[in-house]
Amino acid sequence: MFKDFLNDNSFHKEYYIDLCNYIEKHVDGDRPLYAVHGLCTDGGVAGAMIHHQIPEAIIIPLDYKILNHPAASDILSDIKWEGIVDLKPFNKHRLKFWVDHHLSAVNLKVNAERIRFDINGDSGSYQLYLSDFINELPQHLIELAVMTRTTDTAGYITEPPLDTYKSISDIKIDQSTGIEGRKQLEQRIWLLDDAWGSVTTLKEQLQLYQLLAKNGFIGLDKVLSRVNRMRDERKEAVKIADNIDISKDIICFSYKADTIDNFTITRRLQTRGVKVVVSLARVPDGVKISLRRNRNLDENMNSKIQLNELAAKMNGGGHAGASGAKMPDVTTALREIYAWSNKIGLSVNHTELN
Ligand SMILES: [Mn+2]
Repeated sequence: MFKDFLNDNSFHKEYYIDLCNYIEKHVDGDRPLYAVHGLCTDGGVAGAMIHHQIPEAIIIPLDYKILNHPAASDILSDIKWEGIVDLKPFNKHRLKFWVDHHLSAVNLKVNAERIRFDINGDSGSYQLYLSDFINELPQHLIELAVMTRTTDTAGYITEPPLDTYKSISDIKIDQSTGIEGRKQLEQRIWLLDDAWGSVTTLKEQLQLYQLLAKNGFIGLDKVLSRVNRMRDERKEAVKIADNIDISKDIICFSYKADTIDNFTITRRLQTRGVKVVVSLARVPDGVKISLRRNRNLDENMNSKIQLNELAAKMNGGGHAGASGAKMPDVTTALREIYAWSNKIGLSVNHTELN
């Protein structure tokens, strides 16, 4: 029944085939269905929480790519969900509960018995913990819910780590307080984030719901090798970023999607002081563009650089400091970027990475 969605969706096709099969397998069964934000630390922890409290529940990770697709959304909205967490209220039938924290859901109609919605609520799973929609959680899950307040708001004070571990017990915690304690805690939060960030399959997501539901943070021991691989790639990304010429205000880099760790390159360039980082990922049907303004600019520069305006010229949108867009190819995108930069008096450099 998802044939239309899959037909025009060549990117990450295997993942979506698995996901659609999984949904079809359970949609008419008698186990309660819960949708959480997929490929996402926040939605992932929410899935683990639900799995722990409602063991018979089927947790289905959904993302906006499938949710916003016309053919898929008709089917997904018509499913009899029990609950939805960290996603817009896309359901037709009445939910037992809906939990979210995204600004984009503010004016949407909600059809649910119980609602917990707080746009200042940091993360969906933290909101789920604060709600009384599922019974009281054990400490090992509360700890994870609190961690998502950092992962979901990118509220880190530390850089993405490059450390690899043989065992989860190698992560030292020595009860430091203040900044030192915060930095140590963040090493644990990054590990949770990287465990979800390194997920590529449905199976890996379902496994993480189970590991975290059962053992909380130490459950991540079982996926350490995957995290370590991701961190080795991150080391490569840091090297790439350090080789990029940053003498201009706006630094653009283009690459084939999924071949490099663009998040780390962007972070590293920002640490090096670049005002705006633009990443252009070539995907089969065009180029996905991400625009990021450095957080450490003065007021004057901040008001000058309204990235949502540039994104709007490239079929996208977002916030002044962080926006996304999509264009048919790199050349067309760069033409818009140069024109906009020129208008506000900033210089641009573009590097083709691969
Ligand atoms: Mn969230």
